[in-house]
Amino acid sequence: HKIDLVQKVLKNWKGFFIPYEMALYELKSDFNIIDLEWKSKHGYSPIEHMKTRMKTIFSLVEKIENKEIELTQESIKQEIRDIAGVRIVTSFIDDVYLLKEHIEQREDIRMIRVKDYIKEPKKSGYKSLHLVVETQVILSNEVIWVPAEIQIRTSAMDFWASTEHKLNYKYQGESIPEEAQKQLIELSNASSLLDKEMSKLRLQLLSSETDSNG
Ligand code: 0O2
Repeated sequence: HKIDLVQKVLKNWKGFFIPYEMALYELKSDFNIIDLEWKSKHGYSPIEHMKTRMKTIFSLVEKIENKEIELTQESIKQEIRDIAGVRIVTSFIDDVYLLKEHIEQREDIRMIRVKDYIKEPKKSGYKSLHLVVETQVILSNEVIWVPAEIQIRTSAMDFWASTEHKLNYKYQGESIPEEAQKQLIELSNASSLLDKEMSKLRLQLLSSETDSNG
């Protein structure tokens, strides 16, 4: 059944995905510009690295089925907001929220929803800040607003998430053994500790720099 749905989407929906690809071009360029500006002004940018991705058709169909969404372009447009995805990785936790503030005050991005899995991690131990946004895309004869999801997290959170994803991949469909789940939560806590200590060290160094500059 899933394969049928995937084939149906692939065959009839090519044009449907174009605005999402445009949104990714837009967001990628927005953040590259900010990165360059911050580096040139302050010698430092909160963006460590960034990746964009289009949701795979298979993952889209899986979400449509799980959420029992009607297979029409209109309902998918409304219900699924992460077809276009940007992931920004920062060195420090403060930079995650600095970027959020920056996004909030941009006129070409509308904040729709904030899912703060740093303040409230997922049961798995997953931590990240997810921003559901709409980004402005200027076409030849009109301006459109396209949904996208921006995930912002520290290198430590990103390391945990990508490694956990790889470990879980082996258990497709089934859940990972309970003992391993517990260990993953402990490792997630360890990653938070690393973030806290790095932030502390950064503050110490910044304050000693201010002291020595008078
Ligand atoms: P992909 O790349 O899309 O195939 P919602 O959109 O709010 O209705 P959803 O989709 O559960 O519901 O949103 P959520 O939880 O905000 O974001 C899902 C995405 O977060 C996942 O994408 C992962 O990228 C990431 N994520 C969430 N929980 C975990 C976790 O426990 N471990 C890891 N490694 N990543 C997680 P997709 O949809 O799975 O992938």
